[in-house]
Amino acid sequence: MPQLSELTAAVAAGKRTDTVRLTQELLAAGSAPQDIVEKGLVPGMAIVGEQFKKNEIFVPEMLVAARAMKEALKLLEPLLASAGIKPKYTAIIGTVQGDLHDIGKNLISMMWRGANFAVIDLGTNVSADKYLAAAKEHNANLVGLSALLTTTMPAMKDTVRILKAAGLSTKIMVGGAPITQAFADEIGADGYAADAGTAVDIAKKLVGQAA
Ligand code: B1M
Repeated sequence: MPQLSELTAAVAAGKRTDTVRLTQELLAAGSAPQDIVEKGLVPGMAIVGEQFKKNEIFVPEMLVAARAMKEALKLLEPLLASAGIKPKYTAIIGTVQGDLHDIGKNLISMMWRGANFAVIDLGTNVSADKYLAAAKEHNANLVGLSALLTTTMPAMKDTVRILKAAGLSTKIMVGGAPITQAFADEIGADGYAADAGTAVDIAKKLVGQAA
């Protein structure tokens, strides 16, 4: 039977075929699907996040690793669902109104999934009302707003204001190329991350999960 650490290494290296094969072998040998996710796949994506933060790898390597994890999750998700096992935390993510850039947002979404968050991706050009409706519908622990244009920073500010005014317990995290910690503080967001690796650490912190 393979070790979970072999699976972790395969994901971190973005080896899709090995990741799927090892997942199948672990399942066949009786490993619990939840252990495969939490002790095999998630630590692999954590390694990727750390390497990305340190500029040891770049967007393409990260995408390859995320795709390897996604393939393995396709095998595991039906088993987890039938056992009634769901991720503990739910996050909503989207790019703010007026903004169509989605590459960074998609990366954050993948990394959050890699950290075992349930992620509802609202896409791009998302109005404040849509974020609010989704946060209520899914009882979200976290809402993530991405903006790439200086001209859509006001939409981010409005969205934070509207979400805060609704009095939800949901935490709000912001990011994107023109966004800074100072801007996040100014608009009252609960967290800011400059990159996808840090976005996982901050998300865990905001929902109260030890990083
Ligand atoms: Co656009 N664009 N673009 N564009 N585009 C920029 C952003 C720009 C800086 C280019 C430039 O002029 N040098 C400029 C903005 C200038 C400004 O606002 N000051 C610009 C412009 C002007 C425009 C248009 C207005 C151009 C036009 O039509 N005249 C137009 C706007 C359309 C619209 O949105 N309404 C436009 C359109 C496009 C394309 C459609 C062609 C395409 C987008 C394709 C897509 O996303 N599907 C595009 C692209 C690709 C870019 C650049 C080249 C690359 C953006 C990108 O994907 N980066 C960009 C220039 C640049 O950044 N070098 C540019 C890679 C990605 C991984 O990084 O998104 O920053 P990024 O995400 C990072 C972090 O920011 C962070 O983590 C990610 C990973 O580390 N992060 C978060 C992101 N979201 C986060 C959320 C978090 C936390 C962290 O928490 C929730």
